[in-house]
Amino acid sequence: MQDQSTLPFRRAGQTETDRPSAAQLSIGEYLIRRLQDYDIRDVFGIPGDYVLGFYSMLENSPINVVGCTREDCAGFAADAYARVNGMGAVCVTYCVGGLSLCNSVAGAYAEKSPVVVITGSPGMAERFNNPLLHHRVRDFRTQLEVFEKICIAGAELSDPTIAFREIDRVLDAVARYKRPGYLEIPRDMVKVVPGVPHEPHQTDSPSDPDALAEAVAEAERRITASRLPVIVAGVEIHRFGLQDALLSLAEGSRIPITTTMLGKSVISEVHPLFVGLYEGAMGREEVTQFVEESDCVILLGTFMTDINLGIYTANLDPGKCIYATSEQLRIRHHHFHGVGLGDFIRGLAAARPQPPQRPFPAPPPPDDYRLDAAAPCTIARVIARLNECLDENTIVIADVGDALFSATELTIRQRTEFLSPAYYTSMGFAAPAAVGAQTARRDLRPVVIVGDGAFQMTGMELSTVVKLGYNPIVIVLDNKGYGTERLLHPGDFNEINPWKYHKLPEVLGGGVGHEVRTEGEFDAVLRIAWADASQMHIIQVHLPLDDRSKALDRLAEKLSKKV
Ligand SMILES: Cc1ncc(C[n+]2csc(CCOP(=O)(O)OP(=O)(O)O)c2C)c(N)n1
Ligand SMILES: [Mg+2]
Repeated sequence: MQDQSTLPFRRAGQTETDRPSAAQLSIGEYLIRRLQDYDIRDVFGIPGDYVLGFYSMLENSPINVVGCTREDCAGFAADAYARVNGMGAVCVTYCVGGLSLCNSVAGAYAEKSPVVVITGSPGMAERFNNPLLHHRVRDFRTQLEVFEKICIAGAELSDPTIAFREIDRVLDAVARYKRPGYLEIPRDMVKVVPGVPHEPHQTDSPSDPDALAEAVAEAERRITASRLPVIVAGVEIHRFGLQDALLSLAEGSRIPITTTMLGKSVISEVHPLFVGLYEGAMGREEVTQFVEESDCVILLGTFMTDINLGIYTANLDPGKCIYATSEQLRIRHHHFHGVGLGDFIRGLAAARPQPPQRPFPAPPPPDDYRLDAAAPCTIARVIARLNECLDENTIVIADVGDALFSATELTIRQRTEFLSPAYYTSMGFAAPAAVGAQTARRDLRPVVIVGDGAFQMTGMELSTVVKLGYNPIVIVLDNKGYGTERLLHPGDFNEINPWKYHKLPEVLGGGVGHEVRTEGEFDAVLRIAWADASQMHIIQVHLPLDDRSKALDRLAEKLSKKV
């Protein structure tokens, strides 16, 4: 066995000084070391000949490789891992793997999830005379150019003299902007040792102190002079780890908090200052009214997406808003540059504005769920029953469709406990995301809520769940088709081939399947699944074809006027 202290990677118990200097490392080894620096302990993907050299290097490193069934699924898994862990990575082969990853990476870009995409490619020495090597599309740079459009930064590590700097630059951008980055290693570069002295580089971009002081002072004045301030917290609060700063501001000034759908669960939904989800006309009327009648709406880390705002039905006057994200800061119509989101929230919390207090809307009536054992299951009742058993050990992952809309009614008790593609809305996210989330946090049990249509896209990724011995509870909402789209535009194209989802454990070689039609059956099966944490449970819930949640009803009404 190799002497541990001479290995290029950090192993448990080793310190920074135990590691050889970067000048002794190959390009592949340096990349692995830097992934470790960002606390990436697991990488998702599928190998192929252009990336095999790097794959075996990964296999021999402390980083765990999680093999998935498809590259797009590996992308969703890495995205979920990044959301839970702070940063994630996916490693695939050239074009056939990489191009299949595009949709998941595009989603990670749109929803600000820091995923590092690593791919192999033909060796530089193989490219002379422009040969037609397998997997190639147009030219050798096609894949790189595609990913440049959907990543915050990208590099082809073809020049050893700058490869380490390029790795640093891309990883730094991923960590800083919370968007995916792309690193392509031609296969003959993996073991090349550049041999140049190099210190890992991480940029720090402090706020401009004058701009920060002026912005905080103006915001503090606005909040203190307001009658009805409210915070709308968005997804960036979670991505940048600003939950404590946000709570310190809200608690110090007693300002009530709402969150957006994409930002659902950035703070505990049982916090006394939590008012509910703000979703424009799609949301609960009391919350919508509470926010829209405010004379000082403090939007923190919130993206004004159509879904977040109930399809452009939010009625927020910029003249009454303080709008701070990692990309911009606007206080009414004044724009500030060079002020970081975290510095702004911390500065404002320290300034402790003291606005007048006002009563909050009453939270939704407490669990009034009374089992009606013989009643056929409906989505609203399934969600209400599920709400009774969520605890701090569960992480809810909702797919697109009524799974997502109805899940907005769930009460998320802690942070990071709700994952969904609530802006990019790509179907097929949830099952692979369970693999990613549970790889990041083995102590959390995923509860996957997924429509039958979305499940048919990526549900077979549960094979990886079985392989790894994970234990999610997967609830398949079976309305025999694309229910959301039936509402918008009826047609045969919304009908899908009905599967026996509860039989899948037999195919996959693990887990337990259940099929339920009534509330009594769902209740009984949920108890069994909850009590058995040793394995996966798939619950196929038969629903009436025209069943839908209230949120979907409201959304459909708005959307149908547009499509
Ligand atoms: C990858 C992808 N393809 C198509 C769509 C468009 N789309 C949005 S909802 C939906 C139907 C979802 O069906 P299902 O998963 O069964 O959920 P339901 O609407 O029935 O609750 C479709 C096709 C999408 N959002 N993502
Ligand atoms: Mg459906």
